[in-house]
Amino acid sequence: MESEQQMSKQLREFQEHLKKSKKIVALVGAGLSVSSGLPTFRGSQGLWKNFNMIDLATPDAFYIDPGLVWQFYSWRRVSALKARPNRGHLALSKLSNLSSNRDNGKKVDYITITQNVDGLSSRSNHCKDNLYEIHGSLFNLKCTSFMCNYVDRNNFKHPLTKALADTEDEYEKKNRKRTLEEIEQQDLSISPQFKPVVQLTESDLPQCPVCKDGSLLRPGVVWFGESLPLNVITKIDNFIESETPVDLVLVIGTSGTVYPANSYVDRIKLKGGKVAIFNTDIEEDILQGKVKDTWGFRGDAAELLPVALEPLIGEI
Ligand code: BJW
Repeated sequence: MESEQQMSKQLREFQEHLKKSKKIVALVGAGLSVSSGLPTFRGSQGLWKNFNMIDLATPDAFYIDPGLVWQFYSWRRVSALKARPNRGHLALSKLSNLSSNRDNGKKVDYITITQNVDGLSSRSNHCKDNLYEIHGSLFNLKCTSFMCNYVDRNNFKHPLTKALADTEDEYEKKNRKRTLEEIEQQDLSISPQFKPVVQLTESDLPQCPVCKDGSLLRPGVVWFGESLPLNVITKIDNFIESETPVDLVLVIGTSGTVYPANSYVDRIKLKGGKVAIFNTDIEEDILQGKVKDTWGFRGDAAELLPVALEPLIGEI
């Protein structure tokens, strides 16, 4: 285990570099939302009703059993709405607002690239102009028909259909969009994790209101094998590849196993940027300062980020 001394040496060096950094990227993964009560994908947390979450996040899974996949995403939507942004989200939100508020003397060019679809960064008062949700959002719905480009954004309704309500732990009688506050106040004491999966037919699931043939709606997230939103990827590419190189990339709560998110770190490093990792699981070599231009902080990102970023963002 890293010694206190090693940790504070890393923190001192990191903060020196942070204070000098003019251009910063944060790459965020599921670990950031753990202390808000949401599970990660991989490892022991990545199970839903005995299904591997990764196996459900694929076009094939939806094609084979849309009812199963919709039950999974219905649970994810409720869990995310019940969760609140934590101090790690707030720290990044403060960093994001440094770049939009240039009167405070701290000029930082900054973007958050989040792989999370839970909406917690957006709900933490993060500046909207520099937040990129590259894997989409649980609260966007889109039509499955190639011929239709219907998208319903920021849909916080629960349940989306009566049948999906029956698979969850509560049933909203009024079929209307509800406010975030209403959803946060509801009693969710019985976890739907423990209710069995039920067999649903397509008519039980959300349907496109535009398509005449009643095509299914699907969650507006990016599954394996699918392209990421091109406009978002282009903006990130422009930020990373512009003439001024990125000084620092914060790699927060991600296993770094998924492309293209994981490629950003190497691209930034290649252009001279330094790396700071915030994760509960970090290689020993990094913790011991043996990996060039890389700092590692082991622990809960929600606790580590406010401390590490304090020289720029002040106290939270
Ligand atoms: C803490 C903590 C705490 C815990 N504090 N830390 C071969 C065949 C087919 C495709 C490919 C292939 N090779 C490469 C590909 C491309 C593929 C890919 O990368 N596959 C790899 C798995 C091999 N990528 C894609 O398909 C992407 N599209 C694409 O590339 O298009 C072009 C293309 C197409 C086809 C072929 C080739 C190119 C799309 C990727 C979409 C990923 N989608 C998901 C689901 C999103 C919707 C949803 O949420 O349901 O995104 S999968 C899942 O993984 C989700 C996550 O955003 C993503 C990353 O996971 P993350 O966030 O890193 O979570 P974990 O669980 O992995 O890690 C958590 C970390 O937190 C751990 O390190 C913990 O230690 C840590 N932690 N508590 C701090 N308190």
